Amino acid sequence: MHELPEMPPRAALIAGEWVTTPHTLRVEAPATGETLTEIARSEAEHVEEAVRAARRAFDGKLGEWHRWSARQRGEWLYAFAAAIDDDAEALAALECADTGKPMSQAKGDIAVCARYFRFYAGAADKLHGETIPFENDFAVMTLREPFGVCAQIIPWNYPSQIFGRCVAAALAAGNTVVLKPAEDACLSVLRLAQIATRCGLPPGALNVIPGLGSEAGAALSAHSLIDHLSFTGSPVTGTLVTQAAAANHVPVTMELGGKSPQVVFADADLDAALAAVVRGIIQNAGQTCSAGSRLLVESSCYDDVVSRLAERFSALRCDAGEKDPDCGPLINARQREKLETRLAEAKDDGIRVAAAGQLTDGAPAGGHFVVPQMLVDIPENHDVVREELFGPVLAVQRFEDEDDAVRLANATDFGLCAGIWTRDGGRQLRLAKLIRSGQVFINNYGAAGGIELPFGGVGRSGHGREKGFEGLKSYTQIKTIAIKHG
Ligand code: TXE
Repeated sequence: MHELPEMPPRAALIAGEWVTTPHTLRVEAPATGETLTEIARSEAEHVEEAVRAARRAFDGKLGEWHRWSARQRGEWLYAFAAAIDDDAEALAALECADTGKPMSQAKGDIAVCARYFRFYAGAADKLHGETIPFENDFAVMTLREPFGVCAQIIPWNYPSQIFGRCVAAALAAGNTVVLKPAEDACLSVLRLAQIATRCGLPPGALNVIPGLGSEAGAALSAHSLIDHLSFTGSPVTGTLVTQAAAANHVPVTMELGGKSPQVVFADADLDAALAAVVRGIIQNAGQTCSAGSRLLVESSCYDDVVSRLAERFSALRCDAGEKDPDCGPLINARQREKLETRLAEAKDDGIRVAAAGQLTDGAPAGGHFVVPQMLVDIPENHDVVREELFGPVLAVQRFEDEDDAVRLANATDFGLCAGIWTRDGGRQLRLAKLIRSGQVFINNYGAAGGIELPFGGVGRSGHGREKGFEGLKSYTQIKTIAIKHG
């Protein structure tokens, strides 16, 4: 095993201090099942303290955050991004051990986290309002103001990236933050919070309360002193969180996963398409909201595509993330068992595994591995093409023409991303308009993660947009000022 850096404090960050909790939670390494460390288990009282600290920091009763201008906030975000880069090795080692993801992906995630802070650093002082033509004796303007206290509940699949996405935007806009990371993986987040305080972030601007969803998460989402809530996770928990926030009329941004199709026509550059299809489903062992988990292939090239993809899948290897395999383990036993049950049911329904990768000989015995695989012979409305499996499993279907492709692409309640592979320009745009999805990629998938591009779903994938300038705007609200000057 690679040497791990010092473990983050078994504590919550509240009002600039690390506060220990009476109880702790065990953190498991997904690659081995062994204990990595323990983290704080924040309970309702800690959530209360954290929200009050964020409130006081926003209202000017704690520290100097409320006095910082947009330019000062931007300068701090730049400095923090540089500090993340300086600590990238240690952060990536923690991310890799904690989530099980391949080391190169963990390193990429830390780099992306720093990029979020840089992007929003530059954007902090560019949140302009408008002037609005009205009656002649009026001058009307709008201000983009921060909400106040932003509650953020984030998942375990991309802890450092999602930390960057949510925290950088909220702070850039002048909010304060109470963040509940996931109990299954939050070590990089805790280390990032340590770095933030060392970089001089005023107390109360960022509070981090590790703990259980049913305790800390539930208490945070129901708190009456939060002004905005962003949640990334499952639709079921998203509903609970939305209901809790609605009781206090708190606006929410929901990022709830997907069942995203990649649509491949016979005229496409098949080499490029198939490489992207494999990457799009094995990245982070398929535990990615935007994973391209469905492949729709035009009938005339279906057999060719399936046999070429089968070769690629058979060559994939699973191992511990630190060895940088194609695919690491799933996050925990619960996720692995859930996926294995789904796969067993699919087999009973006549669905066939056309090809699968393998575990390497040296892979640790206690890891939560599921090998990458591609499923074929799938009845049209089967669960494996409608529901998120959250594993390295690609469901392959055949279509006859454009209408058929659109019908199949839209045959799920999710709508997060879609990939379209064709050289026909008219067809590219027709499909891009007709597929129900928050993002559409043409002859690529994911635009290399593009943090600058607005991201978010329709339907059961959620609502609201993060990333890019839209993401920054979504952490602000408009105030209208109408001046009657006579
Ligand atoms: O998610 P949860 P889980 C999907 C994916 C996966 C499934 C279950 O399909 O198989 O969700 O994963 C906190 N009040 N995604 O169980 O429960 C929890 O502590 C407030 C998609 O891990 O949604 C964690 O911080 N908060 C996805 C966060 O919610 C609560 C990423 C997410 O956990 C809570 C992860 C409660 N009652 C899973 N219960 C994506 N969109 O990328 C839990 N939490």
